[in-house]
Amino acid sequence: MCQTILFSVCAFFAWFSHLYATEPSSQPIVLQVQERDIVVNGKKSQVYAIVQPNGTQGLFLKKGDQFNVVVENRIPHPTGIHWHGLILPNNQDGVPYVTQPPILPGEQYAYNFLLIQAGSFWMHAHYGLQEQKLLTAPLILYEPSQQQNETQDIVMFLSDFTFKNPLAIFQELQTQHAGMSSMKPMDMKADLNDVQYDAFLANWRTLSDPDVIQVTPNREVRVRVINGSSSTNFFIDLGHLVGEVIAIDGSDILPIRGSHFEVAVAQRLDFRLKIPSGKGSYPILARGEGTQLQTGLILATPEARIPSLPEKREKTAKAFSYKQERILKAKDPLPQKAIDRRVLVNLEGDMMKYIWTINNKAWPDHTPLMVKQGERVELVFVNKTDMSHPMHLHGHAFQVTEINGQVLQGALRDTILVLPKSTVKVQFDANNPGVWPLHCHNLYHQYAGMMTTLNYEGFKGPTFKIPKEEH
Ligand SMILES: [Cu+2]
Repeated sequence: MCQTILFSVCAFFAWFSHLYATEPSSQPIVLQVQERDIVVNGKKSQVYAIVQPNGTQGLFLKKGDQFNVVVENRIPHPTGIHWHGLILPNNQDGVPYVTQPPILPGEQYAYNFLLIQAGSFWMHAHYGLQEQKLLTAPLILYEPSQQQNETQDIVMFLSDFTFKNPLAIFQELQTQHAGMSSMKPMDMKADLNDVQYDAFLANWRTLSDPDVIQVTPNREVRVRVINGSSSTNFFIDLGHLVGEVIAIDGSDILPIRGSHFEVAVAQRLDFRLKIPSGKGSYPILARGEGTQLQTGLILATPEARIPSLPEKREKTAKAFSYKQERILKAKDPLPQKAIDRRVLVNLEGDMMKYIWTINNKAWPDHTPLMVKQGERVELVFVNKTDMSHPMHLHGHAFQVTEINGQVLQGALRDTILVLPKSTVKVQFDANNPGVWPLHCHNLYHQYAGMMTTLNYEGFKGPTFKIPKEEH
């Protein structure tokens, strides 16, 4: 029965019983970075996990709690865990060589700060290609007022899975692209995806053995979709149900109704829906952009028949567009203010060498983008390449204000997908001093250089020498 994964069943029960437990603030929660085996479609693979001693994967806390956490490295490699989307003091951000040293095997690193947000976030390795080996987990922050019996809270954590070694994949990408040098530029049509995955996972399971979540007729559920993949954008398909998207990247939006939504790499999308009356099962599917593969979880009332769903569809899912992004509106937009500083972020690449750059530099080489505390900053992402780039800024939420010349009062986000050959503008208030990574969240693009930092003038943080091979 529990074929896909040996491990996650108990973890998921633990999640739900854990939802409303209060942690004593004096005792830190220990998060262990571990190795574990999972079985995907009958084949075993060694991956990583971020777990509490009781088996819970990730963290479930609430706004106003103290984030009192110790990360313990139990894998035989250095690591570092970043709290994606959290607005926190710079030295708590968890990025090796930028905000802290790496956590060496057997060592611990402590974090302690006040949680000022409520919403769906996640955590992941910010070290090498470890994220591809599923060193990822949910980080959910509830509203303090959320009551246990109101809405049923469901997490849908998406991953892209490969049996291959991520470094071998990266090296293959470099060699494949080197081979392109003999082709004419017009033949070099870029794909939607660099990597062909063996499976997509929802809550670490495939559709051959999906996570079945018991729901109650007529009761409302809130599904928190977290795209924790390394390089796959997902279409969310509610089938015949109609849902209402209420939050994007942990910030509330003016609700939009629909049955099909888009969640790019590293983004989150929360929707609510009412379970119909009577017995029934309701698959929530996630289809990989440009692929035939899908994953999903199944909401089912007691005794409902659980359908068997294929992992591969006949049709290939199309490419992402700006259709959804253009209609999103922040519930609490930034106050109107004149822009004090415009920062150009040119996204380019050298496909022959498989190097991806920001403003012509490949990390660790970079020219920091400078801002001053108190400024209203506009970031102008200009994507000159044929691939899309999910661009993520640490430590801030920005508002999407313009797409290809169309002015918007868009969503507040921490990750914006910049489509090929397009320009997107976002704004934020520079109110969190530090040295903050700004990077493409496609893991292979990031590893191939598409990362820089946004630095506050006068901020003095620690400095690290970044080893080129380990970034
Ligand atoms: Cu990219």
